[in-house]
Amino acid sequence: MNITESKTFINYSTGILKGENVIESVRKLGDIKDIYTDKKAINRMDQDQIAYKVQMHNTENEGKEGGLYIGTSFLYPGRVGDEYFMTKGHYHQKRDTAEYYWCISGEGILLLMDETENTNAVKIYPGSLNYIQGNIAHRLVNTGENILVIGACWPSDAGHDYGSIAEHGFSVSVKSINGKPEVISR
Ligand code: M6P
Ligand code: ZN
Repeated sequence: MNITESKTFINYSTGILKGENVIESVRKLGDIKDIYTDKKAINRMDQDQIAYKVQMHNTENEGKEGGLYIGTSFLYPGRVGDEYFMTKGHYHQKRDTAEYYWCISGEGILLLMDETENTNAVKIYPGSLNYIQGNIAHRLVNTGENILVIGACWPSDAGHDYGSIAEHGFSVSVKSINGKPEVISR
């Protein structure tokens, strides 16, 4: 029997995915301006500045039951006013589906919010592994000075619900107060 070659690769120290079925998307500040609380500050910034990139191994059609995706998020360091750069954040469209996030490099906070808007803020750093239960919205915040690199694995039928976050936002913001991250009610 023939032994076949692997076609996709992951670099454990950088999180970079390479090879077959790897796709990459980019979110610029202008694409996500609504998530920031300081509207004046975001409008003064370069709307083409990259906030984060996401790579994923796109093996299944989105919505396929029983499949998995793996991806890496590269969230740049920076602030909009006092608020640290963050991902859009989402619930899963199919609410009761879970996800793993693990930190490859950098430091930050993972915000986890349930549907009653109770939010937990979890410190993340290289090696930290977080299991995100179903029905929990998740957002990454980069509180460090380097790129926050996060691996993720989620079901291919989970989907992304950004609408609920766009409407209500997260119940907290992570801001730099006297040079230190603080989680503040919005
Ligand atoms: C992780 C996964 C992806 C998600 C990405 C960016 O890689 O959770 O499903 O798309 O982070 O997060 P968001 O979609 O909230 O911008
Ligand atoms: Zn998710």
